[in-house]
Amino acid sequence: MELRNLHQRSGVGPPRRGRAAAARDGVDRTSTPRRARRALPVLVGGLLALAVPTTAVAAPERVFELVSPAAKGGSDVSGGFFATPDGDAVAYESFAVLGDPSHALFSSTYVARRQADGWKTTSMQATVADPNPTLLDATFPAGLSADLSTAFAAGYGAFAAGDENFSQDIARVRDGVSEWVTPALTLPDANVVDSNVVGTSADGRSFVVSTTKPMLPGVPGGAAQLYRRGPDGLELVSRLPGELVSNGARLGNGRGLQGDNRAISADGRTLFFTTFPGVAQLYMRRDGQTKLISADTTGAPGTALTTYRAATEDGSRVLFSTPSRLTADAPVGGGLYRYDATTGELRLMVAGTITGVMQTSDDLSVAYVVSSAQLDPGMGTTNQPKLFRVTDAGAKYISPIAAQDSYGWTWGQGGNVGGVSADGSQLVFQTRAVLAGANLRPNRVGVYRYDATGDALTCISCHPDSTVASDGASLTGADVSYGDPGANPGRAITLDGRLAVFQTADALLPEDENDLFDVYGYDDDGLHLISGGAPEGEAHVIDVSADGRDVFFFTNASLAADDVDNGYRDVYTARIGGGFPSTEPPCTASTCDRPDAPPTVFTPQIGSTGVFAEPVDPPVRKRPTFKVERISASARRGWARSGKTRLRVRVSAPAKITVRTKLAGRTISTARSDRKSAGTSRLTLKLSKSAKARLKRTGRLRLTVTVSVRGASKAKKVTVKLIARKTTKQAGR
Ligand SMILES: [Ca+2]
Ligand SMILES: [Ca+2]
Ligand SMILES: [Ca+2]
Repeated sequence: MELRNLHQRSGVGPPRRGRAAAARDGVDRTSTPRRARRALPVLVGGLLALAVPTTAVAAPERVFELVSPAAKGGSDVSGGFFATPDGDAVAYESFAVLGDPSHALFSSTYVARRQADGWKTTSMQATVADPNPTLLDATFPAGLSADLSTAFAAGYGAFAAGDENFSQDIARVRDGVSEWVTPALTLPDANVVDSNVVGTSADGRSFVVSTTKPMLPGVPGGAAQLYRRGPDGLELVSRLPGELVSNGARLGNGRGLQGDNRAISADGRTLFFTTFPGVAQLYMRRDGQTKLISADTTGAPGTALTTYRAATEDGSRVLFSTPSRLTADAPVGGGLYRYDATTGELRLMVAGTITGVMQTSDDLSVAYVVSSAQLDPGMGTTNQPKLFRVTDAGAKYISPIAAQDSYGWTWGQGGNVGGVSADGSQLVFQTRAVLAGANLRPNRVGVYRYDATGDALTCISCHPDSTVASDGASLTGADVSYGDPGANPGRAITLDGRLAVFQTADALLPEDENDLFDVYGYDDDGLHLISGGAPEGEAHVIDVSADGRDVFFFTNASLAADDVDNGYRDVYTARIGGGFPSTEPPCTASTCDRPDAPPTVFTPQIGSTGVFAEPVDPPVRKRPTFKVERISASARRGWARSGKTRLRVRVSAPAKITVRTKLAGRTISTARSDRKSAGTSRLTLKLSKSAKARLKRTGRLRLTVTVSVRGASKAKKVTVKLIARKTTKQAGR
């Protein structure tokens, strides 16, 4: 690897504290001299090189805009999903931010759009046929189209008359209309199987459903099939060449709408799916025709399992790996292949066993690949996961990667655990491996930027000085969506690769006044504190617009004059050139004049219609409340089959959650979660050995599950029956 002398600058912005703070302690902070610039450690070719400080360029001024409504009906914003590429819309979740009566008990999806006079939120909540205040009608966010025009919700209750299966179905919400989109061919639908939405076009007009129930005539049930619903109606797309119905198919690699978000092209016309069981093959379906992609030079299917990795947005190219020899130059053991539908060419990009693909350039000419093999001969330790940059010129070793980070390269293109510029020259990723002398405690996640142009690896979540970062950073809001690391598909870097965003609880810059999470940006000028670093609230990153103008996050801190909710969490954007025509002076990332003591009493105001306006949220925090997901029939079946199941518990405030499972009065498993913020935890409920033996022996178990939350008033309890699929005959019968 080449050693280059790179110039890195640590930009320290103007002091952040506002006029109120300055007046309070009598110091004019706006005239505080800038602190000495300190160089960030730059890791070049695996060696630590100290960067050379140069003249700083002032960061563009970002103005905080309150995105979610100040009056939230007593609800917090509980997480963010992602923004449209232009940064003019963002999706987030909350119990009921609009106080809307049809909100889900569990979590509702909202989309805010920027108007000339401020951000306006719309509910994207699905409606159920028979709303009742039990968890039976709870729905869960299941995905959004890239333009945020369309949201999908999953639920076990009835989405419409005829939905009688008590299993998971999907509703699509679009233009204010909620529609059940997974009905069986014949109604009432009593198929006790779960259906999922696994892909959508960018505009939400075409989407793909995975289900084992027949949705069209002539399709046998029982095998997982893929259906596309679009403007032309419903089509079975998991068809093999010759229009044969597959025996089982998954879109992409089966990682779902966020993980394999390009397995359906942006226009919805092209799909990539893999088959199972048996030797998985990769197929492309376009305009009513299916083509085998994982074929060798004679057209015969590969002899080993094929794994879908990535596709271009237009569906013209696809990346996959297989141990099969598919091209004339491929060795035994195969490797990573790229297929180009425009030319019909199949190309071996790199030979060797591929563990995962972290990110790719838009055209798939560059792939950041993880492998334990020495794809770059002689580079890196064998039998340890390593990161490589693979192009048509071969593989180039970058660094080791910790095995615990595997979600970063198995989640697919939609997972925000890595980000890449459109041309593939700039990569950001997170890893627990401490790379080449970064100032991080062992086993804490560091965020790194790899610059392929200069072949330089930089720890961007490290302290600019020699302080050892202690808390760990991440590219995604830690609290979002059920704890799935890939569930937040926001960008981590701009299209041009100039700005990367991440969050960390380490105060990396002096203007960060708390030890709580804040959002930082890193560009050629160095580090910038984006979320304000206010003492009163932590901030979690949601997304950055494609051009970097907007950085979205959610926070308890009140960063705009119109945020008068006494510390409930809101979505904000820190927008370059932002702000709305208003009598208030604009509040910026560096000069925000936050209210020091928010008013505690609000007087309801009489609007011009004579109707009392909604009062803003009460100032006093209530004790935590919690909701527990229903243990569905399919969850019970899975529990009986595998010995464990997962239960979602949502709390309204930081709390300790305990779930006890009892059999005949005896506790057989205890699951705990210590939540540091409001949101949803997934707890794993297990069967003990003796419970498993009993289930096998008697064919059934009667379990009591108790969920308690410290500080909440009452525990919640349910009794469930598990039935073994095949009851073994008992001796002596
Ligand atoms: Ca249903
Ligand atoms: Ca902080
Ligand atoms: Ca707020």
